[in-house]
Amino acid sequence: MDSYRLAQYSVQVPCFICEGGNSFDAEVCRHCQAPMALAHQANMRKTAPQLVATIGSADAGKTVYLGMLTDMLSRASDDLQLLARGAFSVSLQQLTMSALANCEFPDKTPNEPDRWNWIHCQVRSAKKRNPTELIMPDLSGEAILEEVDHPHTYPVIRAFLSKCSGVLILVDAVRLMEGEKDQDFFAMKMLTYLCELDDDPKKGWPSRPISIILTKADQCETCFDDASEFARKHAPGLWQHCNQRFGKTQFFAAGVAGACAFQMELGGPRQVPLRVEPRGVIEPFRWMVHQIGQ
Ligand SMILES: Nc1nc2c(ncn2[C@@H]2O[C@H](COP(=O)(O)OP(=O)(O)O)[C@@H](O)[C@H]2O)c(=O)[nH]1
Ligand SMILES: [Mg+2]
Ligand SMILES: [Zn+2]
Repeated sequence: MDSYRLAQYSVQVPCFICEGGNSFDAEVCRHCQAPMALAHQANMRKTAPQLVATIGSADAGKTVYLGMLTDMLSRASDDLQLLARGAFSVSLQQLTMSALANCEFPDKTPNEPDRWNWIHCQVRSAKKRNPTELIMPDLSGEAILEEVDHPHTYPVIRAFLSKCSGVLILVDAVRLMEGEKDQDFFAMKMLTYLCELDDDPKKGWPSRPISIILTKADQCETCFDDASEFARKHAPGLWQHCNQRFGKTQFFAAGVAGACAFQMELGGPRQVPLRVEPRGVIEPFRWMVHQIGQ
């Protein structure tokens, strides 16, 4: 019995994200801390899942967006449908939707990679015969910035972004409109980092789909009228980068709340959603699924 178990330990299972070897019963990869469930599930299927990243600064709205998107698609009668693979893939949806149901936004995403929520899912589209298998983690904005500023501090982010088929970049539209330059700089840094990972004109980031989502558009209506024009005006650096260096980019506006209020708390005022009224949530994702399916 013992020798049988030892034999099992000698077989290394490669991590799906960084390809480092792990023992068969490891829960998270010992090299990059991505969940090993991704590798076990991918091994069970014929087609390898594609990776899609959602990146943006801390507070840009990544957690709310991804939680809402998965919730809408998992019960939608829309032309897109999402089926979660593995119970862990439902956690982000659950955490976001239970916060919103209590008129709160979800808590800040922890910086430790072993505490991030990952979604492995199958996406079916009415327009396509074959479903798409996708892996999408909810990364922490601070960890992304740390990796961009000091490459190799977060190996999981580096390995993941190198393998991604496409990326959703979330930019806070309210902060852009208020003239905060950081949102523009952060997005430009992200694009530069992606090009440094792989700038091959045919296979690298210059030719992979990039969807730029202006978030919290419920708080600034003009975004919905023309997202690209809004970006050109308020995030000129990002807009120009997209047009000059990347072949497949598209701007979108999205908002999850219908109205918000500020609640006074010990740490300062905290924004709470009074109504949940998602707009523009599915469109950027539909575009992405279409692009990576080609
Ligand atoms: N008005 C509005 N506020 C939002 C929306 N999404 C997020 N927020 C606000 O932005 C904060 C950060 O959102 P979160 O998704 O946690 O950002 P993350 O750090 O990028 O994951 C929330 O606590 C809300 O205050 C939205 O769709 N509309
Ligand atoms: Mg988050
Ligand atoms: Zn790994």
